[in-house]
This record gives sequence, structure tokens and C-alpha cells, in this order.
Amino acid sequence: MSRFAAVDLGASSGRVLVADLSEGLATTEVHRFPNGPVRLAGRLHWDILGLYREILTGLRAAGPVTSIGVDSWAVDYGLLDETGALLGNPVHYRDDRTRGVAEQVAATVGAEALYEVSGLQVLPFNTVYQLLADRLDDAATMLLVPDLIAYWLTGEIGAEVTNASTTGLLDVRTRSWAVPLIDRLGLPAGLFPRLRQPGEAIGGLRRDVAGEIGFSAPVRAVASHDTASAVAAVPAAGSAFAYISCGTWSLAGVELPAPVLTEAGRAANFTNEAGIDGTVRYLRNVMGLWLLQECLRAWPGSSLGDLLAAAARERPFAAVVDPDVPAFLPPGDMPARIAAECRRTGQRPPSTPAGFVRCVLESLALGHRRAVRQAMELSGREVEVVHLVGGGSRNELLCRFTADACGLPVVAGPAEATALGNVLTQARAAGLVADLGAMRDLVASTQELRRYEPSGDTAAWAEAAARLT
Ligand code: LFR
Repeated sequence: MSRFAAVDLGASSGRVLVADLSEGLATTEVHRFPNGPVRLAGRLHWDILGLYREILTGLRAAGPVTSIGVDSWAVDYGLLDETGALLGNPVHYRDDRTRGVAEQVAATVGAEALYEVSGLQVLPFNTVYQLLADRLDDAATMLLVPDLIAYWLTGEIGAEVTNASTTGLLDVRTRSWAVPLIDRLGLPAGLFPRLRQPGEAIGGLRRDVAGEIGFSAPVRAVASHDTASAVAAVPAAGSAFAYISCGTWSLAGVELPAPVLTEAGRAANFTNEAGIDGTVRYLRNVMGLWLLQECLRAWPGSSLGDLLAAAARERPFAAVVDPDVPAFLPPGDMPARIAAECRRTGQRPPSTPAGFVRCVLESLALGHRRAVRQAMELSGREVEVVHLVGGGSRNELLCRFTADACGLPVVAGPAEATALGNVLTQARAAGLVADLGAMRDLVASTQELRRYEPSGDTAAWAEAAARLT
């Protein structure tokens, strides 16, 4: 058997994809479903049971497979009580319950001390800050979202390591739970289950689950942090590449053999997340297509295709903003916030949706430029090409702007890099693919990719970049 199923949950949509490796890498998306926050009693949640139901629907549509892998966005979790029952509904990372927690921890434990151990960038929603804001009285186990889904599918408890590296509680050097740090923060070390490696078998489907979907199959750990799976499927040859995994977020950086834990990297908020095979994903979070998604939500009935076509005709650099200003993080009226940021920086805000879309795409490209350049400088890694993968690779204007802004060729695609990384990790464990290099070669030779050469208009982009600081 050479069919594998990937369950891939993104922050705005989920999908179940089946890949057949009997000849090349043929993929079918058998089910896609929306994902979004549910505001309940003033708190932003995920609809975790709704997602679970959609996953079962997708697996039923997939039919018999060799194995199943689950990945999702990072940092968010469910708490189990000692009987294994879910305590409460997982909270969305864009909820504001962690306001001020990172600052408190920095004041008590020290931001440097945290970075020294975990190598993780400070984002207000890192698991560590969420746990400190949470009620843990009845909690026996903390499971990150893919681990929670795998638990519901198999009954087996564990913590996959690439995603565990986004908690802020994993030792980046040893890749084990940072127990002294966990103790020092006053968190119960017992919450954190045994770590699993990508490729490791998790267990067979529970009998009732198999009954519901119509077949049984083993569930295998993959790089369960979606970004780690996406990076595993970057169609790069060699090591002189940067990547941008561009979806709701843009995760931009380089792949390294070891963490970089310098003060300069910490100051630039660069993160050392665990990649497949002991690699380090040295990257920065850029606000990503969230800016565009939230603008579209403010303009009901608008067509993205029409807006992009109109944005291409707008005047270049009429207004650009730093895409990473914290005000853009929570859900809300994005055009109004962008307009406020334009005014704050002495620029006239766009006056039409097309103007806003132009502003968002140029601003994102500038965010990509900054992150790719910093990744190169801080790590010393040479970069000849930028691989832009994920849903954003379908956005031609964004790809073109990114090539121009970075002054580097951009190879765009595959859009489903995360799901491909997921299935390829399973296929490798089944002995169908040799190693990470072979996984990437297979993506490069089977998936449709587009190449964008930089226009050479570097002066205009440099001038616009200067407006961000
Ligand atoms: C991308 C991602 C990022 C993480 C953010 C929040 O989907 O996983 O890597 O920083 O979502 O979990």
C-alpha cells in the first residue's frame, strides 16, 4: 500500500489530503472545511469538536490508507483531567487572556534566561504564557492540538517534538522538556507527556473510530507543527535557500543544523523551532495573509480575484505599514487599523479596498524582506533563492513583490506544502522515500512550481523599507 492520509488543520481552514506514492506523488484533497474562532462568554475559542467531526468526515472520504498523520497550527492545547476527559474548550491564540503575561515572566525569570533555554521568540500567545494564564487545578495532561486529535483517534498520549518546541518549555539544545524552567515557572512538570519524534508510530485507531470511518489504520507522528511539515516539503536542493511558509502567518527564515542563541537574534525576535531530523527552523513570524483575510471580512461580498487585479494597477508604495505591529494581531476591523497605522506614521491611508490590498501586499513583502535579510545576517547562512510555499504561493502579486523586495528569485509552490510534508514523513517511515533530500526532490519533480525573478528595482523597495522603522 502506498496511500497516506494527511489531516492538516490551518487557522482558517482544515483539509484531509490523500497522497498516492505508487507513481510519483499524486494528491487528492478529499475534504476541506472552514476553521475559525468562536467567541463565547468573552473568550475566543476553537471549535475543537466541530474540527474533530470534520476530520472523521475526511477520513471516511479518504478510504483505506497505510497510515494517517495529523498536523496543525502551533501553541494551542487542550487540558485533560486524570480520567483523560477534556477540561474546557481550547482557547484561540488570538484571545487576549495572556495580555501582560510575557512582560511579567520577563520581569521575574528574565527574557534572556527563557531564550537561553528555549530559543523561542516572544509571542504573547506562546503556550507557556497561556498556561500561566490558565486554571490548571484539575489538569493532569496538556496536549497540543495535533496530539489531542491523535489521542482521540488512538487513545495514546504523547507530545510530538516539533510542536512541543513552540511551547517555550522545550530545551532547544537537548530537545527534551526543560524541567528546571518548568519548575521555576511554577508549572506542574507532570502536565507534559513523553515526547515523540516525527515518523514514530502512535497507535492504531480506536475500535469505535474505525467503525465510524469504515476502516482501520495506524496513526503516525509527523512533524505535527504545520510550519515544520511545510519546511520539510520545501522543494529546495542544497542548503542555500530561505523559505516563507505563507498562509494565515508568513513564517520566514532558514533551516540550520543547530540553534543560534545570540543576543542579536533574541533582540530581533528570531525563533529556533525544532524541524524534522534535528534541524532548526530559524525564523520570524510575519503577520501573513491574516491582514488580507481580515480586510476581506470587513468587505462582505467582495471578490479576492477582482481586488488583486485592481491592486496590481494601484500606485506603488502609496502607503506601507509594518505588518507586525501588535495591533493587527486580534480579530477586528483591519482596514480601520491599517488606516490608523498609516496616519500614525504620517502617511495618507488608502481610500479604496484595492488601495488597502496594495498596501497589505507591499507591506507583507517588506516584512518578508526584513525577515529573510535578518535570517541571513543573524545565521550567516547564504541564500540564493527564496522558496515561498503554502496558500500564499497562489498569490502572484505577493510572490512578485516578495522577489522584488528581497532582491532574490522566488520559487512559488507547492500551496499544500504542509500536507505534503505530513504524508512524505509517513511515506519515509514506511520505507518509500529515503531521506529528507529525497522528500524534497520528489516535491520538486512532481509539483507545479513558478519562478519569479527580482525586477531589480531595489532602490524603491529599500526606500519603502526605511518607512517601516
Ligand atoms: C502557522 C503557525 C505558526 C505559529 C502560529 C500560531 O500556522 O503554526 O508557525 O506561530 O501558527 O500557532
